[in-house]
Amino acid sequence: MVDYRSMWTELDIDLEKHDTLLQVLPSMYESIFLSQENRPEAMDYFDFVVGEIHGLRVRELMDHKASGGRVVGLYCVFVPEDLIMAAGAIPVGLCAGTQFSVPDAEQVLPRNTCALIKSSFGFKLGRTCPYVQASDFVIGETTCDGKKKMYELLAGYHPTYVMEVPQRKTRLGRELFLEETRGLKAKLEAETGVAITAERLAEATAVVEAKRRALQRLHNIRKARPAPITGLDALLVTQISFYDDSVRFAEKVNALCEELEGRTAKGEGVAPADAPRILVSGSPMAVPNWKLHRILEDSGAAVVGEESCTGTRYFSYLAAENDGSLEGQLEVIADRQLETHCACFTPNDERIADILTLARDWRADGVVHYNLQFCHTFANEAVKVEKALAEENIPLLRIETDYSDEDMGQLKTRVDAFLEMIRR
Ligand code: BJ8
Repeated sequence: MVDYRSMWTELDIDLEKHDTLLQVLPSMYESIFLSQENRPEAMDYFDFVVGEIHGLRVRELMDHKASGGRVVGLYCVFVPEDLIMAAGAIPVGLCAGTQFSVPDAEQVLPRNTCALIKSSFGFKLGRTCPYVQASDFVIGETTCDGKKKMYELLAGYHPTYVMEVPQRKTRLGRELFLEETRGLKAKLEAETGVAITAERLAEATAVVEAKRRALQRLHNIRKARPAPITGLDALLVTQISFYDDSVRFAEKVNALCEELEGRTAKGEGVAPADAPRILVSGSPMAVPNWKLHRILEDSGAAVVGEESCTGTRYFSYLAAENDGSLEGQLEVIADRQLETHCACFTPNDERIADILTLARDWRADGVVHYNLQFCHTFANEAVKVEKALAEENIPLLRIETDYSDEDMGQLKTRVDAFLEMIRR
């Protein structure tokens, strides 16, 4: 067993608090993931990555920094990872999905703030996340109000740069975001001392999009009946995509897909063919937020897709063909990012269309709309989602929750009733 304590000390981690966090993870992981039956063998790699979540991957980041590279933290899929990689830096996702860091955040942020914001902010305040500690700077974005105001406070604790994301996908909105993308390029060049050339950017985009294609492949395999992989495992893979090495990750996801394609060819799966198929849609589920998937699958459902930023909203979009010039690439990258159908946009009817398409093509028997408490954008949009699904006679369950375990029993009762209604 490698001892990472000196690395964590170097990162100014609060070791005592951090020990408490690491003590709970293995047993939690074992009971949620390792206890699943008939798991694909290729999940071994992802289990290993989780086992080393604060170890080996952080070591890789530190080695990169020691050789002169930079590490840049992100909180939203609007920020283009390829631009960061083209500057020789490594992007890491910092959105957090645990109640552990929420009490620290509540010392500063209002309690009625969404759990994703509190958990992420709390990790910085409590000095318990090696990824934020390893980040030379973090990039925020003007998406929801809670996040953008949190970044103002975060700037008091960590170097923070904020990208402006428009609220509407109009011509002016697109021009603004392209200008912001150019601004981020200049910021990255200034921070890293590396000039982002057309060649470097094309190479980085190829890496990022190979990762997205691998995730798309996995997502498409989940159309099969019986479900070839649990929703929990598929969600875990997407969560890991935000911090693992992109090239290695894509290889491992493709290996997993090969195994799953073999299973589907033989008609094998992880759930009975008649298990209720559920599409989950809504707020992102940052690692280690596995709460809803766990309840659904423990109750006998097969989660077949996530319309989420830890799902289709992350990997569905690819850059359009372009002339290969630096400016041409920046334009299609800005457009690609802006494609994201986040509820922070108004209107955001494309997301409703996505949900209907996913429900139909992935043969979902029902949709669970997942809303983090105090996430007003998704909560309001749920009204339109409900109407659109009702018109198509697709059952919907609206869930509003946070990261605590307090409502597990109540959620389970509601999920059971929903699945029972689907089975009838
Ligand atoms: S593109 S969903 S990752 S902003 S859940 S913090 S919206 S109050 S995370 Fe998001 Fe980018 Fe949009 Fe995706 Fe606010 Fe809602 Fe919290 Fe959220």
